[in-house]
Amino acid sequence: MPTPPRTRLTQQNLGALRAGVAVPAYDRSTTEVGIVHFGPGAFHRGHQAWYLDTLLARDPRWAICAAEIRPPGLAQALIPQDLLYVVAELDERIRFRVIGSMKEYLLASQDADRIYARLTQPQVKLVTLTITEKGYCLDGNGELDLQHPAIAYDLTHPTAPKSAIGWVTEGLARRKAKGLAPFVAISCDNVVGNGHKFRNAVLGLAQARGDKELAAWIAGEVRFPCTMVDSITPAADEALKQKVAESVGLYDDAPVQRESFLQWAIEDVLGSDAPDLASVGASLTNDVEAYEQAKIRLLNGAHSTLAYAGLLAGYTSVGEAMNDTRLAGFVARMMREDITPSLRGTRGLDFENYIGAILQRFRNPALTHRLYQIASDGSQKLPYRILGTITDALSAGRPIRRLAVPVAAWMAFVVREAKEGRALNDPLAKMLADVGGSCVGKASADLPRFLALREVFPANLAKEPKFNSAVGAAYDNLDAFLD
Ligand code: CS2
Repeated sequence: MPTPPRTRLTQQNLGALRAGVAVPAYDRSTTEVGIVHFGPGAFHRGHQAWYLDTLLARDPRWAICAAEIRPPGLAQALIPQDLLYVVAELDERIRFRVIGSMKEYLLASQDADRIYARLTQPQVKLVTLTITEKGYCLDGNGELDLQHPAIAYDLTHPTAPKSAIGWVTEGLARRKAKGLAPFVAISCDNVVGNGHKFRNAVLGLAQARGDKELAAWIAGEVRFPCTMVDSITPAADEALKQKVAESVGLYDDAPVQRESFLQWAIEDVLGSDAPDLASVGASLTNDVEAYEQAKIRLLNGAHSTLAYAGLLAGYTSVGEAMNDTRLAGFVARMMREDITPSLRGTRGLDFENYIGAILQRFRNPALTHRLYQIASDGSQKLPYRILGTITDALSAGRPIRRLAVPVAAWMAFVVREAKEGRALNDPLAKMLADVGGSCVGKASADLPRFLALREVFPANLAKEPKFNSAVGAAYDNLDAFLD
């Protein structure tokens, strides 16, 4: 492989970029921070930060202060680049764009005062999160888990929190103490009813802190819109860094790769002094939850099914799994015949077209989306992506034979990883390793061990006989169920 250019992407070197590489269409020195974002990972940088990069060309008030809670993050990669990075759109069309909407990058571990200063500035109108499902510290019923180690810590260290929920709660407390109107708190994660869950978590923490007045103020004054976010964003690797460097002519140590498809639906409660996100392609709607439910159950439910069944079959990427016509056919039938009936739908949402588009996106040959990435955090993803659909199907008397397959495949995956000595990337990794390690590959012995995990399986579902028998049958003979 040719040696990629080593001249770094920086504000000063933008002029050295190859022709055709898009750059910020505004003077970054004149932008102001209007948004604090917790969790500046790849998805945020390829999605929300992209929208705002477009908006900043017409409204300089909406630069992002990125707040990193979970080290090691991207400070060492981004700060030497003046917080610039490349988004590589790898799809039918290959495009490279330098994003400049990130204006500040702060670490919770050492910049707490600066983060609080931002959170209590009147011009900061939005606080947004991409912290993944596990970041909300919720229990199996979607409520704040006060026993969660980070929440337990935040209750005794309210001004030096470990969780994003703790930071937002303390940020609101300080904003209230200064007599300021609250910021709008926006979850940008794949959590069904993400705005409600976010609100319940922050409210729950304020109440657990014993601050009734703060809790009442949050309940009455703070908006937590629900959102749906979507763009397939495989993790970056050294090959991407090389590809980007060769394509743009400068070295970027923190590029983002994603498909061209980009969607952001936001509950239309942002208010008049919020950024005009509709003007840059976001959808402000009063029925975001229908879009959110469809996306998480169809796209993410299919993704998790491909991940576990695909990994067990020896595949490593979504593309490989989709090339298995039997597996791809099974997933398509599950989407059309088992997930779609559970969806409420809304005007303008055509399920057949939506499913067809998702399957086409999964087949994008320009992106390699690793199944292990999707398989991560299964204990947190399964409830939103699969178990909700199963619960609805059982209530409606619909069959769950196919829907049981991703559950059984996740269990079999956990067992295989435990037996082969690979640690799971999951907040419950230790617990799952113990469960998986004690399993014998028979549903009669193994299922009770998994279904006892209240963090994943609500009690009423765990004891439901139809659920037990469907998952057990699939667990004992997974291959026979892929029809
Ligand atoms: C994926 C999602 O990693 C995963 O769990 O299912 O990140 C998926 O790529 C996005 O939700 C697509 O919008």
